[in-house]
Amino acid sequence: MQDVEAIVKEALAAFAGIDDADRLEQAKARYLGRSGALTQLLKGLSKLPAAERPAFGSRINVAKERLEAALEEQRDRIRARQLEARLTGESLDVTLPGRGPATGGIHPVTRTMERIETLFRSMGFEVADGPEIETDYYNFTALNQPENHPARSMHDTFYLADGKHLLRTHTSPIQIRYMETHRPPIKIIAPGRVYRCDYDATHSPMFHQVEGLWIDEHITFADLKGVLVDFLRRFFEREDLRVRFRPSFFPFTEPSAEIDMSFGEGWLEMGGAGMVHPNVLANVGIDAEKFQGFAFGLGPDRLAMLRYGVNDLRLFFENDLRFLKQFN
Ligand code: 2NL
Repeated sequence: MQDVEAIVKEALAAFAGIDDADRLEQAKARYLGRSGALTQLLKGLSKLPAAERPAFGSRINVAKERLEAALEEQRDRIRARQLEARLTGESLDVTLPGRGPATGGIHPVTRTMERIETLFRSMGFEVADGPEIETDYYNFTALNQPENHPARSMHDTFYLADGKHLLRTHTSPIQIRYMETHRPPIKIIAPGRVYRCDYDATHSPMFHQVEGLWIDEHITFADLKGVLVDFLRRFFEREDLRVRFRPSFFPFTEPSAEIDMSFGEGWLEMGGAGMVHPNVLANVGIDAEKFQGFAFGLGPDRLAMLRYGVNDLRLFFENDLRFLKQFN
């Protein structure tokens, strides 16, 4: 049978090495439980001579009290350690700055469209709108585009499966629709998305266009030059910017011109323009003997590339945030 002091020493060492509440209670049972080491000693008390019993009994009781006290201390230690672990695990740094809402930004092409609209509005133009899915009539026929014109081919134009509709290839249909429902004076721009079967560094199957139209009794090519030169100089904030009109051909204007602007040593093509063809006016019921005017078409994607120094058009439409974030 073990000696009291040896049991106490062993029990104290066992308790001190335990950091789990359940295992501590199991250890307690091994020493103080019904069949625990100290309890066994107490049961042997009756075998001792009567004179030795009180002293031995009290030694066992003192030992029990020491173990109970040590257990209580170890329970406190385990509880404190658990609390500490929980507090570090759940710690909240209230001084950290908030993440804030993720803010969106305006796409560079949208910014450019808005800038174009603002400048033309300041010159008295209204902004008109219309459908992106059009009929052959509004996209081609009304614009004096002959039946066999190459632009009408499946190779250049997206046709819908119904055989009746197509994706507009320019924003001219907006102006045709506007002229059907309004009488001169007409002074509008028609900005929007347009579609063509084309894809490389300078062509996207979806791109943007801004067309303009001014019809009244005495509108001339001189007014066209004035409006476009003024617009380009204000858009690029360059008073010394030069604009050149190069003879060209469009079915819907006569005469027609390509619009070039000075760029460093050379010239850049910015769009096309001309006096609205009398056949187009006749198609919308406007008397070409009484009214005349000009129309033009500009590429806002091109204007945005030049203004922001972007060399690949496709970047605008891939919507990679690393690219788009640079403009906000
Ligand atoms: C270009 C050329 C142009 C027009 C668009 C037009 C519209 C009507 C009547 C007559 Cl309703 N013309 N639009 C005229 C000339 C040129 O665009 O290179 N655009 C980027």
